[in-house]
Amino acid sequence: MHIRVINGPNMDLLGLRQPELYGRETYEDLCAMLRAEAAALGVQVSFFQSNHEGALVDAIHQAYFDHVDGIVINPAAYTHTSVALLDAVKAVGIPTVEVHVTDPDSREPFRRVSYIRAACVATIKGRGLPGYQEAMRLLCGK
Ligand code: DHK
Repeated sequence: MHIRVINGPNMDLLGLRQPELYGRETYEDLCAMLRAEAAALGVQVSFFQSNHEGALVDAIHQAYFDHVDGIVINPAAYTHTSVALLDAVKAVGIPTVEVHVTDPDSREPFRRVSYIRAACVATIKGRGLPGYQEAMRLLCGK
């Protein structure tokens, strides 16, 4: 089983961006944590991060061509704006879990809309970085 973890804009600045909301751990810390989780689950994991919507669409397509079995995606701000990401997940038909570090529903009203949610098997929000581990376990049926 191969899981791809895709992160959207500003997630490369984890640790620096609003640490009171997103914590002090970096994007590299997140990847290390998820590599360890993958080893414990006995699955392969790979990562992609971009600040560009089209690059994220391409990454979802690439997951199909790479025979990825499950996607964990935090589209970050594009959650609330991107029909293109919703369509990409629908197009590839790969089981996908939406993750948010914070709980967008308890923040500004404009964060309450998630376009991608309609194409996802589950949403995990407000659990901090461990939410990504939870998403991986869910995709593995554990
Ligand atoms: C990350 C972002 O960058 C925001 O734009 C979302 C999400 C919330 C998160 O909680 O991981 O609104």
